[in-house]
Amino acid sequence: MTQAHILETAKTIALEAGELIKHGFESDKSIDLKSSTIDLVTNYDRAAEALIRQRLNSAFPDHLIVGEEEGADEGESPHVWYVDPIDGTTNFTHGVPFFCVSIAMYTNNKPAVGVIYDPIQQELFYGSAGDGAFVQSSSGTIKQLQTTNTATLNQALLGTGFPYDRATSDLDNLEQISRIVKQCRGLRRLGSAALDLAYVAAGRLDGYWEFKLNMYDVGAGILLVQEAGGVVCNIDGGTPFTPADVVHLVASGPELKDVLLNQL
Ligand code: LIP
Repeated sequence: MTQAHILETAKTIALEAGELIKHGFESDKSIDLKSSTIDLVTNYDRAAEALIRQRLNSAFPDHLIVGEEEGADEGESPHVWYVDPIDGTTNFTHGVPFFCVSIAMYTNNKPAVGVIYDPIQQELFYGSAGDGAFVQSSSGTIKQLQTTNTATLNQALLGTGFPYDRATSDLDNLEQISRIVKQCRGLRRLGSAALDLAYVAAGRLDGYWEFKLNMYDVGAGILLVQEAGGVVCNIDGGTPFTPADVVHLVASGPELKDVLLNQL
């Protein structure tokens, strides 16, 4: 099966799951707590992941899936899918229209295919290794993604976020925020790591960093940024992650990475 076919299948699944969560956004929903009172999951997170798993298992029965709500499949395969059925669940739950479906396939721990769909803006971000990254708009137009060449913080619009365990964690991002916000053009906490990364790939954000993310949050966004000419690394500047890790991630255009790392 070609990479192009795998990408097209992932796009179709993301669009279908996106329509489900868009319906959920406009509907009553049940809300449960996960790791803390600020870590939410809805019936639509679960339903969307079930739908995505059913479609992936049907199309690629020998692949493995790691999903935010149902966890990691057991077994061995060089092909692993990272699925966040609703990235931005807090926004989704509170009626803030900024969330997405994020689906990525890694082969031998390297990004192969990535798709992020924002069903509110009807923007489909997608890419595959070596083939570039693109966004298809609601009107159907397709634009290639390209990170910016911004090289200084005072010209940079940045994104970030906070971990769910920030009430007790030493790595709560507050020291970093207080240092960087005084130097950058603007700082945004948009509430979806996947869309933050898609926006870096699209040149809408010049850079993004966040601690304690999971691969299902960022798997697709990592590929998009890399295929858009950007760089993604761990907070210590190391090369991308063995997907089992919790991720302290920095993503930006090529000129801003070291500037950001020096502040973190
Ligand atoms: C969320 C991320 C967000 C981060 C949250 C959480 P979820 O993903 O998109 O950027 O700050 O802690 O990880 O839980 O909505 O899929």
